[in-house]
Amino acid sequence: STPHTKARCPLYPGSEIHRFPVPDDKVKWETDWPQYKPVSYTAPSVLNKPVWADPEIGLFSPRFNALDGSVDRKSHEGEYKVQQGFPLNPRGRTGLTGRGLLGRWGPNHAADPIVTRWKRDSAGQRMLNPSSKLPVLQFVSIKRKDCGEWAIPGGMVDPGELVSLTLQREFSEEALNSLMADPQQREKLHERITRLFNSPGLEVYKGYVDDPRNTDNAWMETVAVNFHDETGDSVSELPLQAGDDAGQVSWVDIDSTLSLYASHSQFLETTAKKRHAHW
Ligand code: RP5
Ligand code: MG
Ligand code: MG
Repeated sequence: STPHTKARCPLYPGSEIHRFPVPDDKVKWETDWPQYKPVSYTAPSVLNKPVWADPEIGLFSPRFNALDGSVDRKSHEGEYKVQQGFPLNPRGRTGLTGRGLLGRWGPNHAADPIVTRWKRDSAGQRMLNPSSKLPVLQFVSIKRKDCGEWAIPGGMVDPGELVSLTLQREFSEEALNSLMADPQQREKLHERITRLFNSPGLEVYKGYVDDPRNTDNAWMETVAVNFHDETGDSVSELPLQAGDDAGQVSWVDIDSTLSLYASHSQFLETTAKKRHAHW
């Protein structure tokens, strides 16, 4: 796999902290690099002890590479190393130690719902891309409030939560604004999307995410699942409304020119190819 790049972005998100620059050939831990002096940073929002964050190491003894109570500290990437009590990023150096904006030491598990439909013309016919002659897929995309980048409406798996639930919950919160709906409206939305989310989704990715929040000791991992509205009459008919950490929401055509948050365009490439759609 190519070395992570967003996890080495010079300016750490939401801060004025600059990472220690890590060149491509020094990313791997196996490469000896005595001059490596990463910056230590954990955001105040994490040190404030919100429910979703771990304490500092030394104040508790997490069980790494294991299910630690209800917190899943296992990686989809296999066993990760723990050095002097600190878990090590399986993809290598990031120029920053501590947790940055992430709550958990080690893997921070998320789920990414990729909700798709075919792009159709006014007569309802599937539209083909003129050069590839393949049908064009559209996905529900949100504009993240934190960085302004377009992204899949994903979110963190709560302790003990089934990934299948996280996928539906995060989609409802970020793309349908379910948190602001009254209980009755929420129940209606739930009814209307449960059929799609109960359909066997297509798992397109499981593993490390090249996320700009990653550090040497804390990183994002995800399970990305595609739920496809083949006939365009289920979720396609729902009014999208941005909510929670989403500032905007929209159906977006899928192709290789998309520039998205973290490694999200890689997940869409797999989705498009598996569905024999234009990329
Ligand atoms: C990404 O961060 C994941 O792929 C997922 O989309 C997202 C989860 O974090 P939040 O949206 O909760 O910030 O790495
Ligand atoms: Mg969310
Ligand atoms: Mg989110």
